[in-house]
Amino acid sequence: MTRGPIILFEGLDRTGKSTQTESLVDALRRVGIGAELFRFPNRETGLGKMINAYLTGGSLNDETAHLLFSANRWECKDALVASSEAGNAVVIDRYIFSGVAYSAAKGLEREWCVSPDLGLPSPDIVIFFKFKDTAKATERGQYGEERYEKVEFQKLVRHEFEKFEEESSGSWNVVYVDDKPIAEVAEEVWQIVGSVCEKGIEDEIRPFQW
Ligand code: FDM
Ligand code: MG
Repeated sequence: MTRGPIILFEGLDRTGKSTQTESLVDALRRVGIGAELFRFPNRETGLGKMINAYLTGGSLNDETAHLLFSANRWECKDALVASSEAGNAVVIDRYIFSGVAYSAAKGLEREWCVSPDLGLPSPDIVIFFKFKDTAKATERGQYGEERYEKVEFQKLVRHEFEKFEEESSGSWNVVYVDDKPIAEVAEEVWQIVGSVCEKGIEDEIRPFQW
């Protein structure tokens, strides 16, 4: 059975993940390829509402927040698997690596952070949006409104993301977004995913391991 690829976009705040994931889904649909967007945190669910309250000023200890974000992925697992198996390209805006990177940047142990996500559906393709210059993010709109949008903290998160990038031994697709027009980034993304989305994936969905 051929299924749709699971395509994950990761990166720091304000790198353009939401813009690009939405535009990719539109572009795929325009050429007749089924596509569905999942974004994490999914703030629509009951758990997602708790996460939203936390991100906009509520208080939770770091472990509890971490487990909520993970549970928010688990509660969407069946829908995500079903969408891929129905043939859709499943486009994800943040997932496991954001979960670990933000919590590890707060000082939680990395291995502890990964463990609740083990077994979630693995992405087939990871696209990592990066600024060469982290401070660039502050020049982009709305920066600074939510809990983690501080330059010093973003540097720590970036370092955590880069550990995963290194461990991927080149399988992560890095896209530098500094000063690039939206259309140029979209074109780079299309080069990475276009043909896989047309062909689909033969292998079964793998459980995430680390
Ligand atoms: N975030 C996101 C986490 O801390 N853990 C997670 O598991 C996920 C998915 O939530 F600062 C953080 C990252 C970001 C914040 O995300 C809200 P969006 O993409 O800005 O909605
Ligand atoms: Mg944000």
